[in-house]
Amino acid sequence: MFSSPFKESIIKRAVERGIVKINIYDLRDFTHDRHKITDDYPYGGGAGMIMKPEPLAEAIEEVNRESKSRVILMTPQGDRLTQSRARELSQENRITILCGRYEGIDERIRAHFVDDEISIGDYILTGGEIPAMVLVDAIIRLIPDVLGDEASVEEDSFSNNLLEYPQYTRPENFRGFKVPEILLSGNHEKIRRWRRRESLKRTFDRRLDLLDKAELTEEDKKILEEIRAEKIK
Ligand code: 9D3
Repeated sequence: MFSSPFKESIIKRAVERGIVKINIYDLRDFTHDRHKITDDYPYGGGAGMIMKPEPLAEAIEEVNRESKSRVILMTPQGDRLTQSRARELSQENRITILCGRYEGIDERIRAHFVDDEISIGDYILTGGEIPAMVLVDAIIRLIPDVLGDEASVEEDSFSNNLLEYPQYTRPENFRGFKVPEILLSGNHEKIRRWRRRESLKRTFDRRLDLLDKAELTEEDKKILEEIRAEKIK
């Protein structure tokens, strides 16, 4: 399940260049019974199965035998993953990510072996594996030298809390839908202002929550007043 997403170009290149190393472990390798059982019934009854503590503890201990690393549990009950959390985790030398199947893991693992609990959003998935891949992807692209210059990290949405402006490429006329005239003008100052306005307009229309967090210049505030005025009339 993990191998093909990590063979995707950017992550693959980072691994090949030795900037990152990804190790994948199978919990069943940390069981001692013939059937390699990793789950059991919940004490107190109820539906679903719980991941047994021993294989999780032994896996964490084995993986962190030579040097400790932050242990992150992917769980619907975790802190919501944000760009700033990804940025913070990208500073760590090494992290261990646990992803659960079944209804959850034994509480004693969460309490005594886990440092951080992370969710990728308020919707229910079938397991923590895809969230773990999302986290890995979000972190790896922030590690210095992983991205080329072509995709500047600093200019990203969520770094500045504004949504991106609309982008166009050739042809100039696609099925009668034209590229905005200003982008063909060659007037770089006008283009810069148009893009800023479009970013602000989009964020105002779609993500007022982000706009509250954005650092706005006096020019931005003036543009936003104009956008508000246009909406009212
Ligand atoms: C019956 C209660 N369910 C919790 C809402 C149990 C449950 C459902 C699905 C427990 C785990 C899962 C699998 N999901 C994850 O492990 C998971 C997840 C997710 O489902 N959404 C967003 N982020 C994450 S991080 C791990």
